[in-house]
Amino acid sequence: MKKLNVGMIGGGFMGKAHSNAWANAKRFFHLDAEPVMKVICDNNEPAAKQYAATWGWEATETDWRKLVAQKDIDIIDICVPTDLHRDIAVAAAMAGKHVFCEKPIALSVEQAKAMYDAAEKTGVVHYLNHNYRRCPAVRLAKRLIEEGKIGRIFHWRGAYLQDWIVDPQFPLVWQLRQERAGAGPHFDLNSHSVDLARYLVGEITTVVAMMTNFIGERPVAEVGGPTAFSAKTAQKKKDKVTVEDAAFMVVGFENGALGSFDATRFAPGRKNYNYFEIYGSKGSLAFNFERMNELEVFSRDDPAYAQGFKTILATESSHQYVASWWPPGHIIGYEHEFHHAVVDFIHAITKGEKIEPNFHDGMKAMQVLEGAMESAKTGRRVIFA
Ligand code: SOE
Repeated sequence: MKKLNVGMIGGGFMGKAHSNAWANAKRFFHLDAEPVMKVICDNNEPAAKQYAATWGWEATETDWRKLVAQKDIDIIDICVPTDLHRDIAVAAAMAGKHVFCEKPIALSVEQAKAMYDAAEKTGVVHYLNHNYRRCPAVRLAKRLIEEGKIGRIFHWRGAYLQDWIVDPQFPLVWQLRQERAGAGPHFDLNSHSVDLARYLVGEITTVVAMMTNFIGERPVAEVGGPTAFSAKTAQKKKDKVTVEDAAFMVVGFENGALGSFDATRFAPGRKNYNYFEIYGSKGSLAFNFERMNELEVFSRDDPAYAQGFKTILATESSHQYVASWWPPGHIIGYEHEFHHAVVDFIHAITKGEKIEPNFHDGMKAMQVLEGAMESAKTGRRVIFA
C-alpha cells in the first residue's frame, strides 16, 4: 500500500488528539494510503522525545524549518499556537507538502489569504481542522437541511461556552496573549461556531459585535508550563491579559437568516458547551457537543398531536462515519472526529479531491471574525462586500 509520511509540529493537547488519529484511523477505516508517523517536531527536545515514545513517532526534530525541508515528508500537520500557522503553512505548501492545520486559521485575513494562495498555487491538499463538522450528529443536521426537512432557515443561535479561566489566578497562557492567539474566545471558540454556521446555514454577509474583558491581569505562566485547562504552575509576577474574555456577535446571512453567537470562557459549569439551534419554516434542530451523539429534531410535518422535539441517537450505520466504529448505541467521543478528519484528508490526497473546511473556508470565516472585532471597536455594523 502507498505510504504518506507525516511530520507533525507541536506536541500539546491538539498534538495528542492528532497523534491518536494518525495512529488509529487505518485500523478502523479503509484507506488507499497508509499514514506513517515519521517525525514529531517540538522546540522542547525532551518533550518531543517523550511524545515520540508515547505515540510512536519514528523520529524527533526541534526546528520546524528543517522538518518542512525534509524530502521524505508528504504531510505537514500544524498543532502549534496560531501566530506560527502562516509561516509554517506557507513554507510547507511551497515545499509541496499537503497541509493539515489546527484552527483558528491564522491571526488575520491577510495571513489566511497567504496560506490559501500558497496552497492553491502549489496544488497541495489543505485542510483546516474544525473538528466539530465531523460529528455524525452534525452530519445528520446537514443531511436534514439538504433534504429540505428544515425548510427555509430563519435563525442560527449558537453558543460556545467554557469556564477554565474564571479563577483570576489562572495563569497568562498563550491563549490569553493577543500576539500569539490573535483574540480570546472569539478566535478560539467563535471560529468553530462560524465554521458550523457557514457549513449548515450559509455565507455570512454582515456582523455587529460586543466584546469585553473581565480579568485585566494574571500571573505569568511558566515557560513550558501550563496551557489551556490546567492552572497549576502560576508565578507571583503578573502581566496584562491582551485578549477579550467574552465575544458576542449578531450576524446576517446571505440567504436572509439572522444569527447570534456567544463565546466565553466565563460560564461556570460549561466545560466544552458547543451548542447551536437552527430554526426553519418546516422544523428545528438543536445540537450540544457535550451530548455529541445526539441531535434534537422538531418537525412541523408531524401531526399536531405528535409534535415535539425528538432526540435522534446518531449511532446507526446509516449515520456518516459510524459504520466503521461500533454497533448502534455504542457511542463515540471527541477523539473520533479527529480520526474522521484524517480519513477524509487521506482520501482527498489519494483521490485528488478538495476537503472542507480548507484554507478558503478559514479565510472566509476569518473575514467574519475580523469584521466582528472592528465592529466591537467602533460600535458600528460591518458589511462584507
Ligand atoms: C480550548 O479552548 C479548546 O481546546 C479549543 O482550542 C478547541 O478548539 C476546542 O475544541 C476545545 O477547547
